[in-house]
Order: sequence, then C-alpha cells, then structure tokens
Amino acid sequence: MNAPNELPDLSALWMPFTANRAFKTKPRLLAGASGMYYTALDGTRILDGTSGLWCVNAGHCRTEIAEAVARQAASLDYAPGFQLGHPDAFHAAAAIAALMPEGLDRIFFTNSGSESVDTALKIALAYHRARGEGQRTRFIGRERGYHGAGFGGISVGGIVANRKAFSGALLPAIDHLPHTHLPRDNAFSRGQPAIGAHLADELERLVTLHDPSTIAAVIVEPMAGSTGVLVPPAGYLERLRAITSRHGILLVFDEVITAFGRLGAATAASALGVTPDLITLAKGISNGVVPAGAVAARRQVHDTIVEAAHDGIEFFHGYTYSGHPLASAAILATLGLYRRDGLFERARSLATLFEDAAHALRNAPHVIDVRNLGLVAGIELAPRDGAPGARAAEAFQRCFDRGLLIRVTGDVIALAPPLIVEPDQVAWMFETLRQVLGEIDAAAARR
Ligand code: PXG
Repeated sequence: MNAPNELPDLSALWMPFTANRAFKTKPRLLAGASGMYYTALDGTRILDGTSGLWCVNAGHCRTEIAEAVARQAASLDYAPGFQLGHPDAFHAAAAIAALMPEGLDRIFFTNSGSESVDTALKIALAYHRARGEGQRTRFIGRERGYHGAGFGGISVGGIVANRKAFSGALLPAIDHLPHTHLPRDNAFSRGQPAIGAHLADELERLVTLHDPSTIAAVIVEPMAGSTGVLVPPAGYLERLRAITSRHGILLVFDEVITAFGRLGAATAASALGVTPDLITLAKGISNGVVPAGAVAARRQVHDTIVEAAHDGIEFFHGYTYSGHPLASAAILATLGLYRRDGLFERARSLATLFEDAAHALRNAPHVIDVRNLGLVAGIELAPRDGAPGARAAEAFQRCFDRGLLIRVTGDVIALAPPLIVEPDQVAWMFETLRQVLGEIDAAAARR
C-alpha cells in the first residue's frame, strides 16, 4: 500500500469518459471528502460544485449513511435477490415509493442509471406484450439526451460521440425527437424558458410516421443534465404527456439526475407537475455512497405484467446486486437524512438565490447563456475559434486550481452543489467562476 498522499502508478486503470493520456500527464486525485468539500491528494480543499457527478445530494461522508452501511456490511453482507429477499430491500422500496408521484409505487432495483434505463425499456416492452400488443417495440428518445452507457441507453440517447463508434450495433427500432435548446429565443431564461412547447408536437409527427401501434415508449430527461443543462420549455412536458396518453405510449422520465431534491422536490415530475408512467432513478437515491438505482413503475404497469403470467417468473430481468443489502441500507439512511434535514425544501428555498447568483454572470466575459432550474445552473461560453470546448476546459482547470469543482460539457459549465450548500458558498462559487472567466483569454481580449 502507498502512503495515502503518494501518487499511485496510474497505468493499469483505464479511466471512464476520460482523456486518459492527458489525465495521466496532469492527474487530479481526490483523497477525502466531508460535507461540501473534497480534499485533493496534495491536501488542498475543493468545494464540490457538482455533488460529485450529480449524486452526493446530502453532502459527503454523512455519518448516518456511513454507519448504516458499515452495520449492514457486518451483519448481512450479501443476500441473493432472486427467489430470496431481505427486509431492507422491501423497506427501501417502500421508502422510495412513498416519494414518487401518486400511482408510481412499484420499485425495481438496479445498480446504476444505465441499468435503470435498460430496465425501464424492458418493462415497457413486457407491458405491451402482456397487453397483447407485442408489436409495440419502437422507442423514441431525444437529440442531446443522455441515458447512460448501455446499448439501450446509447440507442435512445442523442449524443453523437457516444453513438458513432457503436452505430452499427444500436437497438434497431428507435427514433428521436428534436432537442429543446433554442438559444435565439430563450437565452438567459430564468427557470423554464417561454418558447418551445411546440417541439413536443414533433412527437405527433413521429407517431404518424411509425403508427402508434408500433411505439412502446418515449424516454426523455425532464431536464437534460449531461448535455449542458437544457431546461424544458413551459408546457413542453405537458404536451408530451398528452400525446403519449392519447396513443397508449408509455412516457418514461429519466430522473437519474433530477430526482431526490435537485429541483426542489422528490422528483422533477412533482416539481414540474407532469406524471410519467416510469421513472428511472440512481445517483441521489443512495447519495452516491453505494452504487444503486431503481425504476419506479405505475402500479398498473407492474400489475399488468405480473398478472399476465400464468405462473413462475413474470419478468425475466434482474441483477445479482438488485436490492443489495449495502445499497438498501444506504438508500434508507439517505432518504432518512433528506427527510430529517428537509433537504428537498432547502433546495427549493435556495433556488432563487442560486438563480440570481447564476444570472449575475450574464455580463461576465465569454458568457453567451445562463440557464437554471432548482439547484442547477448551466453557463454557456462562446467557443474559442476552431477549438470547441477548450475555453470551458480551461475554466475547469482554473477553477480546480482555485479550489472549486465544476463540471464542463462542451462549452457549458454546470453547477449543481449538494443541497446542504450555504448561501455564502453559493456566492463564492459564482464569484470564483467570474474571476476565472475574467482570466481566460484576457490578454487576447485586451489586444
Ligand atoms: N440517465 C441520466 C439522465 C444520467 O444523467 C445516466 C442515466 C447513467 O447513469 P450511470 O449511473 O449508469 O452513470 C446518467 C448519468 C455529467 C455526468 O457530468 C452525468 C452522468 C454521469 C456522469 C457524468 O453530466 N449521468
């Protein structure tokens, strides 16, 4: 074992979604975490402006979660989930169901967002088959959608770089709605932008093209996180709901990022007042402490599948670690903390302050758009000539050097701090970002 602050040999680890060669020439390693902060390997403190990867909603190393997981590891380390169970998996499912919109109270456990998406797509197929409409096999996703890295997720997803290397092997019956990013109409919108509900009508066009009898489900992120904080235009999700209902198509909200307080409520569905048929969950479900995910299904969807089977296994799907004891313990402790500390309400009550701080960057150098919802902000920079993404990448490094973790995708900077963030930390995050933006290309701008 190395001493804790010694740089390890970096060669064996093939890092995910990382520029491996660049990283290994200038590694950034984290050694510890507490509350709002990481500690880097060299001992510097870094304010976590992104809740890890959008998952540490209650802040880092919360004693209640750590102790619950440690207790479970010492008393029931693993229990098979097929044809056997353990009480905490049932308790955790009930606790999640209680937070979901009315009617979505049947919970299937996974280990990640990608698995939740695959699971939701399979539930949709099984549901239609159980209803005698097995020909409904088509899925509709959306451009700029991110639904994880599995073949199902990249097929319905709309990120070119994630698809092109695998394009010959994607699911066959897929179509995509247009994305909802309309910068000319909606730049610098506060909360939901005014223009864009009409983009949902494209679904009606796709339904006509393919015929509703071939379409199983539509899947969208209610607020797209990974592709740069795309907030749904007012009325857009309502219209998707109306069209899917009209044609017997299931509506799936991928809430891997948006659930568990990010938008000031347990789900985006509840924050935005639109109820889908399936909700995919992960990340904040366990505060990122133990890998965990779930799908919340409308009871009627569950009952249709379960009751259609004569006997035996009703749904041929599941994972070795579905409802894992450590994940179940982490989920129960996490949801308990959210409730005890009122963290969803806290996020809601901080949202205006957060919005104001984000939009104060409107006139900062390079900023061409600011978008926000709940405790999420997206700050879009003008791309550097011939080098898209370079400016935001530089902002990331400069923020990190100043002790602030931000997330960048293309030239969009995303901020989504743990829901325990204090107002002065919000102010410091945006002020640090302002200073960094002032440094980038400053010499060139003065010339
Ligand atoms: N759906 C959505 C909406 C997501 O945001 C996934 C599915 C996949 O989850 P897993 O647990 O399989 O990774 C995600 C993941 C980023 C970033 O910086 C976002 C995600 C993951 C890593 C980075 O935007 N989202």
